[in-house]
Amino acid sequence: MKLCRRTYSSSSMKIKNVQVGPSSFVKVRMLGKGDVGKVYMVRQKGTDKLYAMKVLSKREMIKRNKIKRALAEQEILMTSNHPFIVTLYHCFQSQDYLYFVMEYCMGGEFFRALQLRVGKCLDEEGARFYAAEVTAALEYLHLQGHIYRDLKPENILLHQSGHIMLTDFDLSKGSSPPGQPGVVKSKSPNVPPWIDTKSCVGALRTNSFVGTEEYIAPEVIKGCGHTSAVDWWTLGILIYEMLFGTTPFKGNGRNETFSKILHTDIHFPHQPAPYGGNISSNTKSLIRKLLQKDEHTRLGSRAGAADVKQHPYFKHINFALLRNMTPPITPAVQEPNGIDAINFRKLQESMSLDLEADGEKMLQKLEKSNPFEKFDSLTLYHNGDSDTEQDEEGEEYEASKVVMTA
Ligand code: ISQ
Repeated sequence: MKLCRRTYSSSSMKIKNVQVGPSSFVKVRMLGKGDVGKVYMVRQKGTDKLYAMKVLSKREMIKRNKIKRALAEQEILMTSNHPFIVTLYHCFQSQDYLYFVMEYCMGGEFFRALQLRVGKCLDEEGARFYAAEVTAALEYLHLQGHIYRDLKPENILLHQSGHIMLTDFDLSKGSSPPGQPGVVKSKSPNVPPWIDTKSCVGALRTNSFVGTEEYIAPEVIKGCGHTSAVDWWTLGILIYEMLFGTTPFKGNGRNETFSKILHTDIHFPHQPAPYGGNISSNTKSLIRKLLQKDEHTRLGSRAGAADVKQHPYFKHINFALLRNMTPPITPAVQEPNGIDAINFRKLQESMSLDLEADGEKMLQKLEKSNPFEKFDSLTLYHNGDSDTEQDEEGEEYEASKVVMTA
């Protein structure tokens, strides 16, 4: 199969019916684990191509009321076409699982790469580079009507080139079952989408669904609805953490952290950052403006990403040329074929997933009341990609639809 690189200019997307299933891939190792699924490094059979395959358990999703989130994640991944957002190549389902086959980011978690730095931080130029790439990705998501909500170093992956890739969109666009937040997509291009979090507070108290507590914006804690401005808050926390190796409102425990987020002013450490000298006034100014507790006065709340990009902090950044810049961290090239997976947690595989066996079940009919019927089984490609694909023998073939739902 020939998969071409995306470009900024190819914004539209074509969708082909799915050409692969679980048995088209061989599991290489586990990369990550969540409450409803796992992410594996897989290799497509008959090729040396590596992918990240996210496998979500339908049973767990039903139990934990996470079906709409999975569908929302699929929608975001399917409609996104951006160099800093992980590419979804295929998605399909079997009787028991949903599958997302995504670009494998060989550089691993940005979080891990950060941990390995002196003082767990970057110099100003390094932080600015990643801040710029994240800003570009957030701008794209907001223009698409999505709020990311879960920006943190763990959700930023490093592509082999060293450029970032945002992943994990299951919080990005809430649905609105009772007691959970819902994104309201604005009909006007000037009004950002907002999420009704009024009913979030209970969930937040029991066990948060709104991401890492040190990154949570004040309006999310208050549970009075929030807009895309939450993403500019989290960008402020991220820049601070990249520079100082810690987050600004970290407390002893969740309550203290929340209290600091709500009431304590931002403070910059007196000692110089490990990477030489004091942090510039432009940098502090940007962080202060992003970490405005009132979302209405926060940078980005008026004109979105344009506000942020125009701040003097980014004066020397050419956003259109970010992809041509040399990233500050270049992931070590791994042999053979990148399967060693640096910067990923060491995970013990507890229950092995039998892709082969699951593939056999794939065409079995699902029950009539299938809550996953809206999960499309597709192979995606983008304008500018090759229209036809080639099998290993070099023969061209047309995609044929595999029907997997009842
Ligand atoms: C891509 N590469 C490595 C890990 C991943 C985890 C989740 C989504 C995509 C990924």
